[in-house]
Amino acid sequence: MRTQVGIIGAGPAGLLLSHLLHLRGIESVVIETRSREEIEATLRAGVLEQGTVDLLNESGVGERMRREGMPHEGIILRFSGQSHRIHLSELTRGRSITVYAQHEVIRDLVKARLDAGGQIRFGVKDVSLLDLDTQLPKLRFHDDEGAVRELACDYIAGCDGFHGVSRPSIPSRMRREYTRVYPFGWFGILLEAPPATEELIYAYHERGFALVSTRSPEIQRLYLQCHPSDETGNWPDVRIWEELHARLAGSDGWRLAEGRIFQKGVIAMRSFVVEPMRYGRLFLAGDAAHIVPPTGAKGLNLAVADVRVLAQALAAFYASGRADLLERYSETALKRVWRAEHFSWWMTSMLHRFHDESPFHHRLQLSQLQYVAGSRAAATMLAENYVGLPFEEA
Ligand code: RFL
Ligand code: PHB
Repeated sequence: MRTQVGIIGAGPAGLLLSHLLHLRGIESVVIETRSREEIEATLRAGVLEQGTVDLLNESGVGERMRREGMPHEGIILRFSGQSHRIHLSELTRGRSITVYAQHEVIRDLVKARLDAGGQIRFGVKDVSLLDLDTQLPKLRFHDDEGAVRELACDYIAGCDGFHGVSRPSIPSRMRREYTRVYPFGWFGILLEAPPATEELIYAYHERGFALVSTRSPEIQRLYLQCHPSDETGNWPDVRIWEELHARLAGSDGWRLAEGRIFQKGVIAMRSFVVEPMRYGRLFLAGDAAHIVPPTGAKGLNLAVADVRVLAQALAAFYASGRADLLERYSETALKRVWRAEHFSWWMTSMLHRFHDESPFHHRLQLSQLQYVAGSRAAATMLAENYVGLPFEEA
């Protein structure tokens, strides 16, 4: 088998890259270890930056998002029992975010690819990357019937997430990795209830962080800071509600509405970057190259920004033989990656309790929150990072 771009992983990065390449007349094959049903049912991100929304719209896959997605013009910071609104659009000349679940984006992209005759090979196994430093790199894998397949490509895009095979296929002497693991995780739930708030609430409390998000007029998404090795068995519904009410309590009368909890899970928190995001003819994109803690809502958006740059670079190569954009891919992508790494680390540090924290540290966090809530300059810094900085041209 032969294709122009071999793509490993049918997450947001791999699927959107395949779609953007198709729009520019470039052929690709996506290989994915899981089934279509599994990837379309995995619950993850919810917040799309303005630039992500614009790109999905411009590339013709935004129709359902425009109908079902929920635009938000602000977020709430809640601490010391009070809510403080950050008016995102006013601080960023009209930019905003849209709440639309990641698995809905996945469903829209899979449909667009398959409707256009695109190839996505689900249920593959034992993927390996060969000859990356030659002109004809290859992907070898077992297809869903167990047959060994080899796909020869001009280029390979490693979009297989943090635990994929692409990054470890780069010789360790050719890559440098930066990591920070946080001493806490998030306990996430889904519940049946109408929205308790019109905008997302990020709450800092002495008992730990809490986040009130949403999925639809009927389904809500809530998170609370927990121990990194916590288990769902430790969290009966009564304890979840007790903790959420305590962390979100205030003197302003607002109260969280309860509902039937139908999903629980624990999420680890880490920051990670590999440099460079390229080796020979392999390009890494999305979680395969970097991870952010979810507090800044940046992971999916960064994956989108990476493949936007990569699609442009590949398009320039196929249109006119120009390789300079491909040469600069890693440098261009990493600039945005490190900005998002800093923002996500900053939001995480400001909003969580650290177990070794002194009363001094707690006071500093409160002072920082007061400053962000009260200063237009500080709030603008949060807002422009949260809605997403404009894309840089490659
Ligand atoms: P993905 O989504 O992990 O997709 C990788 C795909 O590759 C497949 N795969 C392989 N395929 C072939 N061969 C192999 N050897 C393979 N190994 C793996 C996997 O099965 C999978 O289908 O990576 P991608 O495309 O880079 O996308 C990244 C995003 O999924 C991730 O950054 C976000 O979900 C992060 N995130 C958020 N990002 C946002 O922008 N806004 C948010 O509001 C937001 N909230 C979140 C989040 C992540 C969370 N979790 C669960 C970590 C909230 C949570 C709770
Ligand atoms: C979500 O709705 O899943 C969500 C929202 C905001 C975040 C992270 C996750 O910062």
